[in-house]
Amino acid sequence: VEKYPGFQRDDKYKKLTSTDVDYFRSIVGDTGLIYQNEDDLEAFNTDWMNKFRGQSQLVLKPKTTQQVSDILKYCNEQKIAVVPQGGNTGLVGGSVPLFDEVVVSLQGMNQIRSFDDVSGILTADAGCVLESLDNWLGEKGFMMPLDLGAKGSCHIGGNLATNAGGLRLVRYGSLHGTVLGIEAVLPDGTILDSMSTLRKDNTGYDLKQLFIGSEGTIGIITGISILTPRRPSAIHVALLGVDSFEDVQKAFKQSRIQLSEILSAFEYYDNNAFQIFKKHNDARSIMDNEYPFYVLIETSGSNKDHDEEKLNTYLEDMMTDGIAQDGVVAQDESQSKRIWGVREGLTEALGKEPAVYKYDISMPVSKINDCVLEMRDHLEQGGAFGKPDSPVIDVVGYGHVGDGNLHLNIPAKSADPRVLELIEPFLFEWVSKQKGSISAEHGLGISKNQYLSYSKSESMIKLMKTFKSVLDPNGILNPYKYLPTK
Ligand code: FAD
Ligand code: S2G
Ligand code: ZN
Repeated sequence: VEKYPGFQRDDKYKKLTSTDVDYFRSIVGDTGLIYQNEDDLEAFNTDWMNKFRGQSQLVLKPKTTQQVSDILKYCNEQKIAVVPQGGNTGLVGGSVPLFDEVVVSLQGMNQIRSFDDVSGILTADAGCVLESLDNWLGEKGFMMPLDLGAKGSCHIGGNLATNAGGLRLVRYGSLHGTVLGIEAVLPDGTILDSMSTLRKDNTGYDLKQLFIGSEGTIGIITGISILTPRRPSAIHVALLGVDSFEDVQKAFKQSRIQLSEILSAFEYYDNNAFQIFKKHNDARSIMDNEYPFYVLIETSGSNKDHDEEKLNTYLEDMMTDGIAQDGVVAQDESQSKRIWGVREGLTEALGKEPAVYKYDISMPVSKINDCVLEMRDHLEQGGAFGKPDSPVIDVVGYGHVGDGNLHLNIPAKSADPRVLELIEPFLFEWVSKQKGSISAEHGLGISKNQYLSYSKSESMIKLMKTFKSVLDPNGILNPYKYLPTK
C-alpha cells in the first residue's frame, strides 16, 4: 500500500472532536455515519486497487442535498478536510483519504428524479450506480451514454467528477457533451442548482463544465441532468485477430468508412494482455489461434439485417485485404458477453498480479503501440525486464483506439521503487513529446498531480489554482490531490 511518500498531514486541518461528530450526527442521524469502527471504515479508506489507504475515522452518508450543504458549511467553518466519495472505483487514489479527512459518501443519494421519454433527458441523484441507471433506462428503451468496466459500482456523480470516458465514447462522445445540468454544493455550503434539462442554453459561462472532471476538489456533485440515447435494437459484437498495430489502425480507419454511424465501440488489446487475462481466468481464446493483437468491434443500430450485412461485408474485406488474420461475429448474447468479458476483465486480471503500474495515457493513435514497445525496451535497457529474475513481469497495452487512449499496464513481482524510477518520469516525458496526455480519462488524484505540467502549461495550472482558491479558499475538499503541490 502506498504510504504517500513525501506527504505530511497539513495541521491547518482540524482534528475531529466529539462535538464535531455530535453535530454531524444531528444532520445525518445514527444510520448516516460510521465513526471509529475500523472494520466498517476499511472499505471507505482503501481504494479499488488496494493501493492507497487513508485513516479516516468518520464516514458521512447524507441523504439530501441540504444535508450535504449543512455538512460542508460546518467543515468549512471548522477547517475539517473532506474527501467526496462515489463508488470508490477510481484508479488514481482520488477517492480515499491520505490521512484523517472525513469521507462524504454519496451512496445515500441514489434516487432518480425525472425522465422525459421524448427527449431522453434523465435527472438523478449523484449516488446512482451507473449500471442501475442503465438498467432502469433499458426498460424504457434508452441507455446511459457511457459504459465502463466499473459500471456495477461506480456512481454517475463519480463519473462526472472524473469525466469518465469508457467504452462508448467513440459513439456517444464525452460527458462534457451529454451532461446538460448539475446540482453541486460548494465548500461554503452554497447549493448550485443548475439542473437544466435544456439541450440549448447560451446564457452565461457554462459553469457545470468546471465540475466535470474536477475530482471532488471544488464542490460535491449531488445531482445530474444527462441526455440519454435510445437503446439500439440491434447490437453486434465481433473480434478480429490482427498481426500488427498498423493493421489495427487500418481496421479502425475502415470501420469508420464501412460501419460509419453504427460503430459503437472499437477496442484493442495485445496478446500480452490476453495472456494475463488467461492466467487469471480459465478462458481459452474464442479463436482457434492466438494473434499479436485483438480488435473488439461493436455495432449498434436499429435494423438487424442491415447492420449484419454491413458488418459481415466489413469483416470479409478485412480478411480479403489481409488486415485481419481471423474474425468472429458473436452469434448470441453469451458469445457477445464472452468477447466483451476479456476486454472488460483485463483490469481485474491485472489487479491479481503481485503489483501493477497503471498508466492511462492518450496520444496520436499511430503512437499507441510504439509507446508499449518503447517502454518494454526502456525497462529491458534498465535491467528490469526480459530475464527470468527481472522484477517486471510484462508490459501490456489495451484501450480505446478511437480515443487515442492507451492503458499501459506493467505487472511486476512486487512494488519496486527501482521499477517506478525507470517508468516515471520517462513515460510522461515520452507522452509529452507526442503532445499526448498523462491522464486520458482516469484523472489525476494523488497519482498524477505532480506531473500535471507534462500536459498543461504553467499559465493553465496557475489559473486552475486560482479557480480552486476562489471556490475552496480553505482548501477543505480533497486536499493534497489533483493540482501539483510540489
Ligand atoms: P470514486 O472512485 O468514488 O471517486 C473518484 C473521484 O471523484 C474522487 O476524486 C472523488 O473525490 C470524486 N467524487 C466522487 N463522487 C463525487 C461527487 N458526487 N462529487 C464530487 N466529487 C466526487 N474510468 C474511465 O474513465 N474509463 C473506463 O473505461 C474505466 N474503466 C474502469 C474499469 C474498472 C474495472 C475500474 C475499477 C475502474 C475503471 N475506471 C474507468 C475508473 C473509474 O471507474 C472511474 O473514474 C469512475 O468514473 C469513478 O466513479 P466512482 O463513483 O467510483 O468515483
Ligand atoms: C479500461 C480500466 C482501468 C485500467 O479498461 O478501459 O479504463 O487501466 C480502463 O485497467
Ligand atoms: Zn478505459
